[in-house]
Amino acid sequence: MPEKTSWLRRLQAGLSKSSTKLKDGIGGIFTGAPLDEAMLDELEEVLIRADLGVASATELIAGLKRERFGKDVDAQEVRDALANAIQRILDPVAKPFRIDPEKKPFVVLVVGVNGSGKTTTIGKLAKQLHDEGRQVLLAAADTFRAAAVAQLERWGERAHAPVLAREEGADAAGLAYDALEQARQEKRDVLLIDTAGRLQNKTGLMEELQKIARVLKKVDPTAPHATLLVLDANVGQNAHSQVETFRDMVAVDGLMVTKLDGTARGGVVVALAERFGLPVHAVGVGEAVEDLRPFEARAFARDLLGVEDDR
Ligand SMILES: Nc1nc2c(ncn2[C@@H]2O[C@H](COP(=O)(O)OP(=O)(O)O)[C@@H](O)[C@H]2O)c(=O)[nH]1
Ligand SMILES: [Mg+2]
Repeated sequence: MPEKTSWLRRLQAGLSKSSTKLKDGIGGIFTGAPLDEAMLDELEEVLIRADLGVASATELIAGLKRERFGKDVDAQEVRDALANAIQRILDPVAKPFRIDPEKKPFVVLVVGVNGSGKTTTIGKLAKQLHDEGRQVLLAAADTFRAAAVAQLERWGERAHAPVLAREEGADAAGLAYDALEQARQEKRDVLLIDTAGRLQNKTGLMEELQKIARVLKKVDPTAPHATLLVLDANVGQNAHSQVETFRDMVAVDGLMVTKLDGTARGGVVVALAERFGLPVHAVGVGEAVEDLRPFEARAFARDLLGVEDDR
């Protein structure tokens, strides 16, 4: 399908900075000579510099050592082996985002630091859900910036989804509560709740997010049905501390990783998968609606290593 091909191309192009870094690094080490410890050490450094994380790097190196030590290896072989090993790390976390139609409305709480791509991701998701025939309501619970509301409203128009908003500085939890009441009354399928991400005031943010989760449960004890953490791939290893910070605040069910178009730090997805094992539901490869896509382990692993695929 042409659409699928174009999206895969975009992922490939997006990850090209990451893959070039890995390709050059690997190409400089492996030239067909027998695999030895010094090469493995150098490779470990290349993998860590590419944001794959120490644990993943160590595991990948161990695998290569087990299978190829003392044998002649060239760069292509190493990249193939790494792509396969990375796919095995990613496979368990690659889980498309699913709405449970039994839960009506299915309540999704979206969290993450400012600028990570929450509002944009919600907008894309809302449009995609609308196109699948679902009735969506958006809640602008990032009440700190008026611009955030306007931004969500623009997405709401595209997605044919009304937006519940209040004046700047309004109580976010009160708004979330009202949004869930409204979504119930209007028999909406999905409620997407946008939130603020001011990490400068961690305590304040934690109280706010916890209060939102608490008041939602007053209306529906099973809500929120999904709490998604949005991460910008460009923050690299910082993503780890963001996951830890938000997991301390709320029960994070899954990740959405944005801005994989043009980052040199795509390897961080592998490090996150290894360290936290949280589902990676979708990735963002641009600012348009169609740029939010289900995360695919094989395509991602091969694009990260710049290994050509039979597409
Ligand atoms: N290139 C690119 N830009 C993105 C992506 N997702 C979000 N953005 C941009 O990142 C900026 C911050 O996004 P926003 O949704 O406002 O972040 P929020 O503060 O978490 O709500 C905006 O300019 C978005 O257009 C993506 O996948 N790729
Ligand atoms: Mg926002």
